[in-house]
Amino acid sequence: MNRAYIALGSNLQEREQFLMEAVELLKTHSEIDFIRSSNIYETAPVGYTDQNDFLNAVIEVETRLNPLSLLDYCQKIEADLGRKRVVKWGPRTIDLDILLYNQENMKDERLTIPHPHMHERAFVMVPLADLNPEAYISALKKRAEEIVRDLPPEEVAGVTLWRGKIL
Ligand code: PH2
Ligand code: MG
Ligand code: MG
Repeated sequence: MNRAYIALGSNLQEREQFLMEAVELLKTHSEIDFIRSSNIYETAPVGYTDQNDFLNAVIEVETRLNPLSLLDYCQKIEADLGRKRVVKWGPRTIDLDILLYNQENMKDERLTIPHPHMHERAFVMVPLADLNPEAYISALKKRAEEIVRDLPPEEVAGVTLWRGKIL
């Protein structure tokens, strides 16, 4: 069995609903076992800042799918949930990013693992460190909690606990 960590994000109306529906869809797959989730965090938008605050969380799964098949299924969930109430050019209803897959390092045109920007993003690293402070990012030779400790405090301050585990 393979262990993967997946980041979830949503910044449209009913953000928590999108997180919950994404997790439900992951659970329906016969080759994916949901293990646990982080708490849910409300986070200031990073990058394009003229948009609503996000809800972000990280989940841990066990899966028999290889990384690219897991990516296919994550993208299918994004399409299925996005299609429902898409605002053209608007923020995305749900984003699923594969962060880690066992301790593997891979670079494919569709997928890089570990996620190449995860260590820079407090909205990913704070939930991951909450879920598993020991999660080891081999490419950086650091554990999740060490990476959070080294992030700029003002970025960590943009990530606040929104709700406990509802996923
Ligand atoms: N996702 C992005 C861009 N910016 N900012 C926050 N706070 N949370 C996100 O999930 C996020 C973002 C693109 O995927
Ligand atoms: Mg993303
Ligand atoms: Mg994405």
